[in-house]
Amino acid sequence: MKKQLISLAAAGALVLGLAGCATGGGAGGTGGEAEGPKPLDELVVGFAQVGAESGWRTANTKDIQAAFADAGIELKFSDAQQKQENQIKAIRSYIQQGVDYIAFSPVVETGWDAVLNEAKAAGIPVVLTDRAVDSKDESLYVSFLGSDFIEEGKKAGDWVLEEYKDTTEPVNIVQLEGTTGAAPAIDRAEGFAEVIAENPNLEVVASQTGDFTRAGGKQVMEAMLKSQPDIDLVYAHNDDMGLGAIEAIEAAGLVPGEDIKIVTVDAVKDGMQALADGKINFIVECSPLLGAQLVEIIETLNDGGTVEKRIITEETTFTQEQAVEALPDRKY
Ligand code: GYE
Repeated sequence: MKKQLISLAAAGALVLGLAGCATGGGAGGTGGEAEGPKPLDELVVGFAQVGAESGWRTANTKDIQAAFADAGIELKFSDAQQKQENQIKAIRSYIQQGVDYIAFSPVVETGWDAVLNEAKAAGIPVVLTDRAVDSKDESLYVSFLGSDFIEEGKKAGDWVLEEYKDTTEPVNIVQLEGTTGAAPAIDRAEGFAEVIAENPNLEVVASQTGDFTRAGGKQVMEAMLKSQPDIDLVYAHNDDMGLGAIEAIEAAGLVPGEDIKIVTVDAVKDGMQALADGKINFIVECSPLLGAQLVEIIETLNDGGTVEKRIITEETTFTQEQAVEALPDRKY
């Protein structure tokens, strides 16, 4: 049942992606293209994951591994523990092993040109999943599959703008940022800032990284509760940091969701439960279910086809009432 739903959604998204697709110019020019498609059970894909920092990441890893297992394609998997050097090492090792494709979720945006050029020189196409790189040379990757993080930040900002539209007093917002230099941290801050700028009463009085982890969110929130007298709202770049902030707020004798409102991004199960319980006020969804779409990209390239350079995941938002409704069917 679950599998079926995911692959239907993925197929829809990919068809949309392919509809706007420019022809020609598949990256890399693999030997496979000249020889025709390889049987799927002979394909080898190397995937360099960021780490296991959050509920989102765990769901993403599971989904990708399950999708490749279902497709009968071998997936080599590595966990970089949120360190760029580990990811680069993993990619180099995939190049050395001569895998057919490399996919990875870059922990930060910068610093990828050298290793991506090595993959290109080896004729191995690279697919970016989830996070972007800031490389000027777009020929270094075939496709970037994942969310529009600026849009997510804007959706969070829209809720805050609406919530405080009648206020005549300053609203003190603190921001728990994701990993410094990571695409979702940069973009979620940017989208949010752009929207809340419409109301001069809305002010981000403190902003610090919690590295996308629950422990990080808790620690930063504890410090902020001490240094910032009247916090009205927390904007956390993911659920896990928001959940850590809830612990800190409760430990300080305050009521999360009431004394201090909380807006987060992701909508993983624990986040949705806290939203349904009234401890979080609003969540912007970011889907970790990228596995089926990634498999489709690999299969399309293997067949000699081309894929859209940018495939954006479709996402929604959740209020507390919507979380109560959605929770029973939530898969991750
Ligand atoms: O929001 C966060 C995770 O890159 C979209 O990384 C992903 C983010 C996600 O650690 O929970």
